[in-house]
Amino acid sequence: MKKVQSTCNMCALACNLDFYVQDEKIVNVIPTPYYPVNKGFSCIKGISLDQQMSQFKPSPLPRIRMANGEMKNVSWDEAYKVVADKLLTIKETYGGDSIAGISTGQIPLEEMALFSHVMRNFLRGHVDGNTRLCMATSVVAHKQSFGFDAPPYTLNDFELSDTIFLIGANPVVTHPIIWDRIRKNPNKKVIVIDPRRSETAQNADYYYGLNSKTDIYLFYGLAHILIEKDYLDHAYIKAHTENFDGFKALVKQYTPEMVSEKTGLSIDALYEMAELIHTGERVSLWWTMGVNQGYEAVRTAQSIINIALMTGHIGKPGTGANSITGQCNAMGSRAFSNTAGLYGGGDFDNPKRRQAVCEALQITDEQLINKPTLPYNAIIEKINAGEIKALWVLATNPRHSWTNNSTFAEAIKKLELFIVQDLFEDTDTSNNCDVFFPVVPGLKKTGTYINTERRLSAMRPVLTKEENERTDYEVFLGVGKALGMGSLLDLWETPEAAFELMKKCSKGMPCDITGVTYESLEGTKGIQWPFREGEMLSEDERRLFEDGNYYTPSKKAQFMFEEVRENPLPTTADFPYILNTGRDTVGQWHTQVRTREFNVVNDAYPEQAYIYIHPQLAAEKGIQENELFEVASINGRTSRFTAKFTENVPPNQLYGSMHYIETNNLTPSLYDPYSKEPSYKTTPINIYKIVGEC
Ligand SMILES: Nc1nc2c(c(=O)[nH]1)N[C@H]1C(S)=C(S)[C@@H](COP(=O)(O)OP(=O)(O)OC[C@H]3O[C@@H](n4cnc5c(=O)[nH]c(N)nc54)[C@H](O)[C@@H]3O)O[C@H]1N2
Ligand SMILES: Nc1nc2c(c(=O)[nH]1)N[C@H]1C(S)=C(S)[C@@H](COP(=O)(O)OP(=O)(O)OC[C@H]3O[C@@H](n4cnc5c(=O)[nH]c(N)nc54)[C@H](O)[C@@H]3O)O[C@H]1N2
Ligand code: SF4
Ligand SMILES: [Mo]
Repeated sequence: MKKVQSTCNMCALACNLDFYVQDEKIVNVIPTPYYPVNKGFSCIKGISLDQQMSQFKPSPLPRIRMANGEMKNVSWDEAYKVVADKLLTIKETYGGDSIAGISTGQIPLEEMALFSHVMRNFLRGHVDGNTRLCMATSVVAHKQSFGFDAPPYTLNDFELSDTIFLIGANPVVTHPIIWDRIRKNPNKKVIVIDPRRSETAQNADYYYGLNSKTDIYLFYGLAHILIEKDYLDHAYIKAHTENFDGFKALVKQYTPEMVSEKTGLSIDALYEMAELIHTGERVSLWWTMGVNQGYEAVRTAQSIINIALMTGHIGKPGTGANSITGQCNAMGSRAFSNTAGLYGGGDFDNPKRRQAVCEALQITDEQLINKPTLPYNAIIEKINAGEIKALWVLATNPRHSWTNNSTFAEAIKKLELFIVQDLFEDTDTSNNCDVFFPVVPGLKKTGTYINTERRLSAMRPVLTKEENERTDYEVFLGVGKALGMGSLLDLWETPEAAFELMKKCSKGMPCDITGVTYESLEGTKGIQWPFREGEMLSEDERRLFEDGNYYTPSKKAQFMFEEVRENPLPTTADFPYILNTGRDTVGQWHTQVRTREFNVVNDAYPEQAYIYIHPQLAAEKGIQENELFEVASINGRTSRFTAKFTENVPPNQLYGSMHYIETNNLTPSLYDPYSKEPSYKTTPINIYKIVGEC
């Protein structure tokens, strides 16, 4: 029997699993005992990975839509040629700006890098990812505050912290390994901030149920109290930060009275929280989508960072202002996808960085794309406006997951070329494409993942590819060659070769990985960046900013802040309730196309979309438990859900799970101004009992 250690390609932990294989069948999956992330544990999704592609598996040949509307199997070479010819014609007719890709945080970084080499460097198009829906806010917040997109922590900080703030994060459901590590910490207080009494809130020591999207008021208000009581680390502020005085002046007006009114929390609760921060010796503040997905998300994330900076709770064991990522390789996409920034980081207009990347890739300056991608929302808007003509969707399911998702359905009708590359041909997105590229799942691929604590780990083939099966990497190479990229692909022949290129691009950057080799990732504990050539690892876990130096030109962290802006989409008399959305259970993954194959998960959920509603509101509307009712959104659309009663949502809010396509039918086209991340978590809605239908 052979054992292959590989990486779970779902959530941001990127746990390692040992797959035991006999006669090309996985006979056992055991979470890798010594892997420092999951230490012999995993969630149901990881240990069910042996069932991936056991059902719904498409034929391995690509498909092209015929004039009669039917899809026809063609050879790979034919498909590459058809796609390449069409892309070149579109580029010639309308220019590179008319070509776009929507990528993902769920494939190896080598594949992301090559996809953008073809799409951006060669075709001069745009590529954004589903990471825009997820981590864009943290990226911008980190860049502005720390000088680089760098989550500073190591997962061990969950076990070392005595005061753990979880803000808009529900790890009991979404990051079970994190919750496991919190539980192992004997000395902690867990404080949860969430408008909904989430599964994590139910297990917390302190729960503060604030009004939706008022976190920024809360943290400005806490800063006000910390200043008033002089609960500050003056030495840290002076030595390692800038702009504190400006911040101090701003938060003066965020008095406990005003903040209490905005957040709905009592003044006592605010003082209680400030005391928790002050008395904690190792205070850590963690956030996820409850913060990132909002119309004022970047400044909210920074209001959390500011608390850590002013109290000196950063760069030490058990501390930090820490964004938890979502997908297994969100960090890979952030640093190595050539989309919003250059390979290895840095801006497209930075001549020094351009030169370094060009040297690494052995290309000329003209051959390296010269501007950041259009963000996701602009790509969809420009398709709808008829300016973008070709779209290549890679390992994401936007017809379901995009906000106000019928705008995506409308957009794809206008395309001249719509390619979907996925494991399954029956997703809500792939159903509608012109060209379908079926690819093998992670179980048959090679590449590198970077998890939430910046740890690189190896994906290695557990099973062998069958006849005609292709990896994502091979498809990009095939299309690239058919496009005539020629010698531009010479250094990209294998994932390992691409990794070597990315290493070179990272040289001297905060995410320097020049010391990492494929060999050093195989069957090991993985390696966190930075890890430079010649360095030795003395510990399994490392955090950033231990010396107080940041990546800004002055080496000082920046206090970033702004007057709180009005909610651009408040509730109204017609839409008086709020729709909150997010994950529902450990077993369900996003649009459910992958977890539907895990019978133990799938059997537990109905096909009909459901939504959580407080029994008091349901009673007011005469809606019974499990009854189908209608939700109308301020975006002009309606969806139907069955009612699930819970007192864990406030009476004026409903909680819809993102696992059903009906939910994003209702979410608005509203974004944070800096990160362009959608505001998924607060949509004004109304609800109606269905009458007169039988
Ligand atoms: N089982 C499972 N695990 C997953 C995923 C999955 O689909 N299924 N997806 C992965 C991915 S990609 C991601 S990004 C992560 C997401 O991980 P999380 O962010 O933990 O998950 P969510 O359920 O989106 O949102 C977290 C919480 O934010 C709260 N919230 C809503 N509005 C506000 C607000 O205004 N303020 C505050 N403080 N809180 C608010 C919601 O009530 C919810 O409880 O999960 C990852 N893990
Ligand atoms: N209302 C609401 N909407 C949300 C959110 C929310 O909190 N609320 N969260 C947002 C967030 S944070 C995220 S990350 C997105 C996630 O949204 P999506 O990315 O759309 O969700 P997934 O179901 O993970 O889709 C991944 C697709 O990739 C395919 N796939 C898996 N592995 C591979 C591979 O190796 N190669 C290829 N080519 N395909 C592969 C799968 O079959 C699947 O079709 O949803 C966002 N939408
Ligand atoms: S989904 Fe996340 S927690 Fe579960 S096994 Fe995979 S990486 Fe680990
Ligand atoms: Mo995400």
